[in-house]
Amino acid sequence: MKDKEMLLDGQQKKTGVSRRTFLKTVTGTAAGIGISQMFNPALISALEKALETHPVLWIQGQGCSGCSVSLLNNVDPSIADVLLKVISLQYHPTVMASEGETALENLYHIAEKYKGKFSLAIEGAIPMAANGKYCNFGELDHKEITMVDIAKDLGAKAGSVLAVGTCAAYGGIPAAEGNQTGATGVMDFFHIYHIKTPVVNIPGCPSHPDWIVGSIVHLLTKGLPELDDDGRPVVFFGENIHDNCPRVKEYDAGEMSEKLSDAKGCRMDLGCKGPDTYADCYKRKWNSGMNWCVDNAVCIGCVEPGFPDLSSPFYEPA
Ligand code: FSX
Ligand code: SF4
Ligand code: SF4
Repeated sequence: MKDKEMLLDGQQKKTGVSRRTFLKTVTGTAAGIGISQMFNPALISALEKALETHPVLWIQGQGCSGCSVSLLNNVDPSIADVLLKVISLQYHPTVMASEGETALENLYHIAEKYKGKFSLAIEGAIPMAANGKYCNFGELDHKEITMVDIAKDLGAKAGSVLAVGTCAAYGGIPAAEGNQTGATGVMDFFHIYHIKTPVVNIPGCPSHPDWIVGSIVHLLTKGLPELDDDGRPVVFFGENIHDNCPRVKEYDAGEMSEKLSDAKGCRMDLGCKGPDTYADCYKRKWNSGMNWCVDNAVCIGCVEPGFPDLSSPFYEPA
């Protein structure tokens, strides 16, 4: 653990991008300002250096791939730029060309070569029931490799782990009531197996592309970001949705929406969970800054531990 922290600290000293510039870059204070702002030359050159020694590997367990789709949906910069210049993902089941044993061998090879240095992004929960047989990751030498095997092995070898999406962070939908597969979030899984690798939770169902890319960039250029009690970067998850909602004035005045198609009014009576939710969606917005949940529906608290059970039923008041 100490070595890993030192490694990240060492990385931090090499970059030449101040914390202030970085935070200004990733925080974005108006709609539509997001990761495209990261494309300043100093940051790109810092990233290029960092990625030579600290590749990112992305594995998927029990999820819907929604977090990958969210990342791939990015318009500006294009996902090609994100993958090549910002993240340089060396393994990602959805976007890489190789498959089968070759891909798996390559994954183990990179993990061994960059042991203690690479970042492991985990998408989806880890199903622990039935010896992990609910999620078969692949096969090597005629031996089945489960998500449990891979998360244990690569999790312990990684320099840091990013739990991408609420399923990976806290169990999410697979761990909801009726959980038959023993679906478990990464931190709980690591606790069970005494794996000490630092974990950054990037929840959201799905997670916002800016949160994913921003957290990876922080890790690579500045080391571990400041985390809240639920293991999330404060820079993205430090603000309460309700306190900052554009409709909070209407809430204060008791002007409530009665139906989802109402253009105005607070959505609390329609089931909005904004008061219990911490994320910057109200200013970052979604779909490249087009809109966000409260514009068209309600906040269902998708970034919180206990989602979806604690937010259910979605369209009824808490
Ligand atoms: Fe879960 Fe994600 Fe929701 Fe889906 O990482 S966070 S179900 S959007 O894809 O797994
Ligand atoms: Fe709060 Fe939701 Fe109402 Fe916005 S719409 S003020 S987040 S309850
Ligand atoms: Fe999740 Fe709420 Fe943000 Fe929508 S507004 S993405 S439900 S945290």
